[in-house]
Amino acid sequence: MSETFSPTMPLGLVEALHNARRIAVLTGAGISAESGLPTFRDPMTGLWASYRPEELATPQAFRRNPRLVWEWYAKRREMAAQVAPNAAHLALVEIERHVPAFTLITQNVDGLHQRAGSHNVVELHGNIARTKCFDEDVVLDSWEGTGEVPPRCPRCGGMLRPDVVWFGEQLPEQAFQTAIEAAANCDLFFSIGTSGIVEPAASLTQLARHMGATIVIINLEVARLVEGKLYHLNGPAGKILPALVRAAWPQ
Ligand code: BV8
Repeated sequence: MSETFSPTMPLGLVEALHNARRIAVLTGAGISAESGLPTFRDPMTGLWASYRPEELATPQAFRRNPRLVWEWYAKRREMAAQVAPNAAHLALVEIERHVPAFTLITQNVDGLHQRAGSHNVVELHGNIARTKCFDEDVVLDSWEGTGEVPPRCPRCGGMLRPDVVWFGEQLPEQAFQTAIEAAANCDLFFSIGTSGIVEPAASLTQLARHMGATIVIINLEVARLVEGKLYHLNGPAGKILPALVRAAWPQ
């Protein structure tokens, strides 16, 4: 059923949340929108205005124009550090406190779930705050600014890059396995603030539905109606999630 957002939540969902023992959540850029971070659907600005993210978030783009790609991530890293988690991130921390088995799978690289206080966070696409050597594929705790852009690896002199998964690159094996297990074994699966386009992350929702979980889609866009136990809460996650948590755990 497609529920239009209103202060009252569907009773069936409130009960399902209150009684859930295993919850898996998949988040996308939309959950960070109310913190002030642009989503991938928002038009790009500045130096990158003429590009689409899919054109820059690739190894090929980095080889072709390492400075452009490095500076795009440096800008995003700076923005992520300057914003705060919003009420939707905090509502997920609250849910994690109440539920015995809670797995938060994120496509986001902004680190806002960890900063909000979530514990069991699975980063499918890496984290923009981490940097690795492009040649050795090794994460570096620190490096000296060498004046070059991108900076150089202190070990091998190769170019440094953000520790994120680019298009055409494999997801971290362990993270993806953990995400699959959580999606396949949950009672309730939330898909929050994601357009559900990028694979293989997007397929986690279908896996959860196929395994019989109740699906909750929280998005500004109206979801494509699919059969099965589905709730679509249409509106901003920063309003919907706190209202749902208050309904499920009134104290
Ligand atoms: C892979 C990190 C195996 C970097 C990201 C051809 C060749 C190779 C691969 C492919 C191919 N064709 C397809 C593929 C697979 C490809 C893919 O899916 N491509 C897409 C374009 C079709 N996937 C891959 O390449 C993956 N790897 O498949 O490896 C392989 C290897 C080699 C060859 C073949 C296969 C790797 C994908 C990971 C890419 N990295 N991020 C970075 O961040 O820069 S993806 C990045 O984009 C995000 O992480 C996220 O996944 C995606 C953006 O999606 P969303 O998060 O959903 O954000 P979006 O803006 O789209 O939507 C926001 C939503 O929120 C909207 O619905 C909006 O309505 C809603 N919203 C907004 N505000 C709010 C809100 N909702 C609620 N409240 C609000 N306030």
